Amino acid sequence: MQSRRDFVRLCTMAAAAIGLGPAAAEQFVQAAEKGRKPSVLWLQFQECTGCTESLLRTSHPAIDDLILDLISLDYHETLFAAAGHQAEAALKSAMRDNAGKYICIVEGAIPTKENGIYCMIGGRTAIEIVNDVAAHAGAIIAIGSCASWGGVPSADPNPTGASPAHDILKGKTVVNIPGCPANPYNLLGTVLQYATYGTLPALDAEGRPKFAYGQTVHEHCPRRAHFDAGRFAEKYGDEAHRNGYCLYKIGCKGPVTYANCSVQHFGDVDGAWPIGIGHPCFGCTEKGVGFTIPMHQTVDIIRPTGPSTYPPIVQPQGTVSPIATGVAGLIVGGLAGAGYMASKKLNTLPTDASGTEKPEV
Ligand code: FSX
Ligand code: SF4
Ligand code: F3S
Repeated sequence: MQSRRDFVRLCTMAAAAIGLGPAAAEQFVQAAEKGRKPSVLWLQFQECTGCTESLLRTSHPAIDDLILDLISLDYHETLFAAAGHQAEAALKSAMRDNAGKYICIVEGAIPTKENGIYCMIGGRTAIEIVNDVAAHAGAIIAIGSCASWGGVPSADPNPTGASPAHDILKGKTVVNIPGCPANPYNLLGTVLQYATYGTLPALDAEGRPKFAYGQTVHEHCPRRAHFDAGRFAEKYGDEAHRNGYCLYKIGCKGPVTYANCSVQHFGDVDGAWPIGIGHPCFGCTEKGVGFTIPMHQTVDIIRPTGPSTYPPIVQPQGTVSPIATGVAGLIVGGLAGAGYMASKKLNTLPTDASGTEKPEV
């Protein structure tokens, strides 16, 4: 039995993930206390179940119970005691009982080659199942990189034609929450916003909620000061690596990867995210980066932006105080200097015959 305090804390984190304050968290709590839990039908296709694991197997044992107090997981193959015909019947009755209101969550890619025969459940292809369940849903969410853009199963040469949910469900709004696994708070926040307000978050061109994917990992990375100052780990375990320096030279994809993992850690553990434990970001949320660009290959820094922790340079009111002007001048100078410093250091990287930078690992 968990305390109300823990429950409120979880709701506050879910609300904060989507940029809402304590008032929204309180509404989530009240809705749950009145038993108004959104019905969630969770489909699993080509994936590793990591998204489910990261949502429900938190290191803080209380959290999984609390999550099940917030949402009604009416169909979930991994968690179901039922199997076979019983599970199929449960899916049908959950669809009937909550038609037009339930949230369809898709985990995993959908194979399209050979008419979809590479993933069949209960005699139906994943294509048939996702079309059927999504047709009667109130909202559709693709959880994880596999469902959002193909992820691992779509890696070259993609033998099964693994495709994202939105390619199958053309014409429907699919909220993509990529990540391998996806961050559970981004999912919970989206689900609770839909359940409480009947709305979905604003999405970017890739269908990702802007609240979570509006900035690159690089923009709010705690190692960013080291990047700006040109302090890089050259290989795993060297002194710079042990000192927590920037991981760019050992292949960090943070500069081209949009995600909020540096501020929403995993498993309810502070510091539990790739860069937090000393590994470069490999671009898991980003189509064309994760599972595509080799792990330790460096990416081009196209347009370095200042870390989000710097104060804004532009004054929204139209008047700029002399103090702010002074600060702005310092920041512009600092950024230019930092960009110069980083490019100066980066220019010392060895290159291969094609001119591509090669990390020394
Ligand atoms: Fe796994 Fe989810 Fe990766 Fe995919 O995550 S953690 S392979 S994104 O669909 O289960
Ligand atoms: Fe952080 Fe990677 Fe950017 Fe370095 S390159 S500051 S480790 S995101
Ligand atoms: Fe993924 Fe990079 Fe975040 S690998 S979890 S986007 S730090």
